[in-house]
Amino acid sequence: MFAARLYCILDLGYVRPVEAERVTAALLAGGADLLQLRAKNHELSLIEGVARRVLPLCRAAGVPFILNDHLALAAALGADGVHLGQDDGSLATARKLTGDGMLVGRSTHSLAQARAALAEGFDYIGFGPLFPTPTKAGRPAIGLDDILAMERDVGARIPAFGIGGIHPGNLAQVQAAGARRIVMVSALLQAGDIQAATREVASMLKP
Ligand code: TZP
Ligand code: MG
Repeated sequence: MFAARLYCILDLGYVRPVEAERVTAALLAGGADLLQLRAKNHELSLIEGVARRVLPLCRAAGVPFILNDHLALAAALGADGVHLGQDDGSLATARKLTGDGMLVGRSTHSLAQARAALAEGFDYIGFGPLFPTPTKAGRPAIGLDDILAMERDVGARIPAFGIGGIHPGNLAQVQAAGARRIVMVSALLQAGDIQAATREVASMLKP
């Protein structure tokens, strides 16, 4: 099981494409363990261009580069992984394109979905949104109550990342509820000093 604690997302809802390399470099220097490119409502050609610019930065840092949603592009780019939502198809379908060498992650929104993702064979999961978040507007928060059971049943077997509305001010509460790994998006991307904010969060997560 890979040891990642802090999963960062370069979300083009918050970052202009021209800023992609600068922001990625800051996240990596701050201690991101995984980096995902997430781009809702953007042209595939733009996503490919950004991916081709940030992938070498991740490689140089030894940090896996994960592409959200776009399975065929992820495989064509030689990304380290792809992230799939509940409506993005089965793992078996994804594996036809990724082979066994790429990480395939799944978004989950309940304990039942987390258990199902483990049973299906996903490499890691996201679990949330724990709190309401503008990054995924309209998706109801699931709260913290199921984190312990999820960590016991799923997180003990594959990396499981709490996600959604987590920021430096509530991270201790999320950890107290049982989470060991998290994704943080807007709180880092909107920080005045992204590298310093990432470093602070990473230092709270690492043993
Ligand atoms: N999936 C569940 S919540 C979420 C995603 C992509 C958004 C997390 O972003 P933030 O800004 O850290 O709440
Ligand atoms: Mg998706």
